[in-house]
Amino acid sequence: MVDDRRSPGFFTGALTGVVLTIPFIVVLWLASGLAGLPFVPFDVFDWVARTLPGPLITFGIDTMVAGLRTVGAADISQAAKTAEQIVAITGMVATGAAATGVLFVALQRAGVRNADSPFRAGSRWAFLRSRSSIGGLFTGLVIAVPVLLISLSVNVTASTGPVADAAWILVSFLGWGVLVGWAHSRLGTAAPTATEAGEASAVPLDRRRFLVRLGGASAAFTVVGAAVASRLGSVVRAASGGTSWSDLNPLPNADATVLPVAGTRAELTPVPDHYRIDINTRPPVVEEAGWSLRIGGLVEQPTEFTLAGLRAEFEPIHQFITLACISNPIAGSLTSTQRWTGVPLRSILERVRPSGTASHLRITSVDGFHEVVGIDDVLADERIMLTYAWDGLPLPVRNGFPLRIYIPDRYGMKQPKWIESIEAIEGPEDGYWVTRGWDREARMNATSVIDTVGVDMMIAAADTDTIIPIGGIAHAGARGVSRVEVRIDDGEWQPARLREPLSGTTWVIWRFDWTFREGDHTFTVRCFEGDGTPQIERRSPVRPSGATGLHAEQTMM
Ligand SMILES: Nc1nc2c(c(=O)[nH]1)N[C@H]1C(S)=C(S)[C@@H](COP(=O)(O)O)O[C@H]1N2
Ligand SMILES: [Mo]
Repeated sequence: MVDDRRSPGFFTGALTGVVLTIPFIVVLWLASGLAGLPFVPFDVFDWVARTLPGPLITFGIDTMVAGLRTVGAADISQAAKTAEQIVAITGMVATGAAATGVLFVALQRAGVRNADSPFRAGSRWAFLRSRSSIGGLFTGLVIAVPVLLISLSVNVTASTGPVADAAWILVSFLGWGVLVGWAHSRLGTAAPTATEAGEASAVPLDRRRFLVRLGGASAAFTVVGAAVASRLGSVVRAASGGTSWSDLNPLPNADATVLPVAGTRAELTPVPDHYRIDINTRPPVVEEAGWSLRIGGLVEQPTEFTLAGLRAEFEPIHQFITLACISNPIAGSLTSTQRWTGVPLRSILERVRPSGTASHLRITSVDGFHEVVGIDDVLADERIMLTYAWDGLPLPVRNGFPLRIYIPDRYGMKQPKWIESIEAIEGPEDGYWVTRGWDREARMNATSVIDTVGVDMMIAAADTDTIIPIGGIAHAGARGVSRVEVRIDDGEWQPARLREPLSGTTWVIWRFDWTFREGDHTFTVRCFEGDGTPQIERRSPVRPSGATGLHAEQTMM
């Protein structure tokens, strides 16, 4: 006899999938926070981002940055990471929903009805042998296998080994599958709602009631889990620390006569505020104990260095450095200044002695990122250094702990973080972003930005003798800034005053004390490089060689 109560279909399945996948993600998140296990939604996102063709990825990033700027996000690099994480998690919820929906349809087609339901038979666990449960397990397995392979290939945050990671992914996804199967068998026993059955039923609310209860349990679990997870996060953050160099020392230009206008960005970016850009949803976690820098390839003396070895065996050098991302739009926030400490790469090459045929060094990172630098450049420029500290403290995890390189005058894309090996090779080679269509040289363009126009003071300005300070930064890689000029509306370019910079490779803070004139105004800034070369005024987009063009600010009185 055929039971007229249909087993649940796609919509109920998709809903069940959402309700069960969200707390599952919380479990994965907790496991990654507590046990250092991989968090697969981010792994899958990173893998997709690395596998998709370069132009598509660039388009995606450009769209995201433009979108974030339009909505007025103050910290683009932070907001971009958050957006990526939201996409990653939404993607996993959608996958869980779709898979569960498909499973429910398959079970429906296969004629699985309440007759299969163990709840009629009485035994609590008998459902494990039901077709619902086997289908759920199978669905879990089908998702787990590719996810597992992807995670093992890209994960750089887990502190557990590959065997534990694989076991965890398999077991957790199978657990999710069992829950899906269980929900299906419960929904099969419950009478369908009136809408699903297409007719009035004696107990129309049973199926709906089950889903509501399941949703409630899922929401409660998610809230509690998320609260626990955020607690964990703050504990981890509080654990790191130490006294930074800038807490104890004045900046080298402390007695400079030109003072920044209030509202100008910090001359030395606080380390937690330094912009962050990389190909990882979450930064790679490298344990110092298991890490060493391997140098090999065409060298006479292949060598491995521990971090302690690099610190002890080489005289450290300290440099104030402004780094910028090639994706930074005019006046964007993807540029920061810090005090970098490390070892000149040249000193290290003297130890390993590249052979005569070697022309370049291929630098490879734990996340698969890579770039090359010319050996002649390294030998000619002592500023090219392997960096292990910022502001007197070990590099933050997100900025490349334990080791990153600095190459003057180049955008960040030429400068790998989280370095694990260096190989001397014959001939140049395209780096990670170069193969994806970005500029091979990636030389920093000169740029100047208005950070602030003292509008507050303008409001108070009563007469034409009032001085309104305007201020900002100018930067030209390692080529220095010799002059900054400001133009009001269509007037003449007028010289701004330059503050002595922290070093020849940092931005320069400038100020222009403008004599107030009533009305709406447009302020434009431009700069000149150390040798007098003017900043490029022609507007060009960030891709492929970095943005050019002038920055202007409008005020309305
Ligand atoms: N290993 C690795 N290094 C990397 C990247 C990356 O994705 N992986 N991104 C590069 C880019 S594009 C930039 S702009 C800088 C940013 O450094 P920051 O995050 O410390 O500011 O790191 C560079 N080094
Ligand atoms: Mo970048």
